[in-house]
Amino acid sequence: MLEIKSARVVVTCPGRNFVTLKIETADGPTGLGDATLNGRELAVASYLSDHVIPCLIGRDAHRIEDIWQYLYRGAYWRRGPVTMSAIAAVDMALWDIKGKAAGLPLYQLLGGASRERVMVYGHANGTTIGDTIDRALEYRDQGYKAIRLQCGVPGLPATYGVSKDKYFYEPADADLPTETVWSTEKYLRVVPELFAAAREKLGWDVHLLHDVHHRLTPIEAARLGKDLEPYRPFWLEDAVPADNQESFRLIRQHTTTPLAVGEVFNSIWDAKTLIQEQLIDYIRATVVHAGGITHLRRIAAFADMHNVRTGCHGATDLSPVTMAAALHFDLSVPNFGIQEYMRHTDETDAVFPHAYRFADGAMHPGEAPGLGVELDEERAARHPYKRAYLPVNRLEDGTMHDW
Ligand code: CS2
Ligand code: MG
Repeated sequence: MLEIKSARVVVTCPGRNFVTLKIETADGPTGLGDATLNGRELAVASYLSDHVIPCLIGRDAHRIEDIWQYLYRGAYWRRGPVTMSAIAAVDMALWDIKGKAAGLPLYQLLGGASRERVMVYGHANGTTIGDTIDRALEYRDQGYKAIRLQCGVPGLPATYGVSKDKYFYEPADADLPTETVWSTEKYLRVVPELFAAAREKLGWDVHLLHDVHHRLTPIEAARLGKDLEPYRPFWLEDAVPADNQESFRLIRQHTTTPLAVGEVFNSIWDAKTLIQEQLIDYIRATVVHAGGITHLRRIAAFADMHNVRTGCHGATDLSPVTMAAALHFDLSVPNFGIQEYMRHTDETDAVFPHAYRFADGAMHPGEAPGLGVELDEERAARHPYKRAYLPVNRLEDGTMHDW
């Protein structure tokens, strides 16, 4: 019995907000869990502090599955990003504790390594196709074997995925939501040109990915998928909003371009039809938003039965605690596909010292017991919470669209 003695939520903002749960056991290790939900951070912080932590005190930290079931079934109001991010934070912290108690890195508790390293993809972006390709050449020179390409759309002032900074990308950019403008017609013209130029300059020995970010209709996504087929993308991500999982049937009928979806999913139920009908090729659900290691393993096992591989979300608004947990999961899961790796800033890394490392286009979680990440609370306290929203997106005529 490893009794949970106390738990608390630490909110810090080293350039962007992160919510971290710290669970302390009586005479035993402490564990960390990421609870960051971009733009709604305080909702998860309150869910944990006001509703979850009181139920944890006195429980056995070793009983990860029972606590997961208690928090999922016991809430009555199931699922949703806030609830599942809170459950994920508890789950990550308990796995961290179990690894530390065993003196083993988490991946060893998940069945050991199924591979030597975890292939990751970086984010090349620019306002023009030329700038984007220049960034991509830099990523290839840094050893990346997979690169996501996002470029500006001529005629639009800004667009998703093109950062103001050369490398770091943070979309939660204002105290109230920034309003952006979208044109599908303009967008559908530029992406095939981007990929043609990329294959011309980068060749075929690098995987190229693209994120549509939920903005097309199924037939528009089918059009883009067909237009990109000659350039063999590794995947087309979030081609359409996936509320209606069946809409992917229409895309699948028209194109062989591999499809990835799921970074906004928070449970297996969000992906059930997509996976069992093999409407997608990669499931993007992540540790922090899909109920933690415990639930993500279920999603991956279900995906494995249907030739679907993992492609976990890994943007900078998922903290280094999630990146560490994801890498342990990625190293072990049999149907691993790829891991997104948007580098955190040095300021963030200083708050969250960690064992994971990047080398030659891949990462490894390291051999530290548990997750292999710590929280420097003294540094965290220097960065108070600063409200920030993700943008909203409207069509040129003002109609609300998807960001
Ligand atoms: C994006 C994310 O990395 C991705 O694939 O979809 O950057 C997403 O925009 C952010 O995580 C939203 O907070
Ligand atoms: Mg995405």
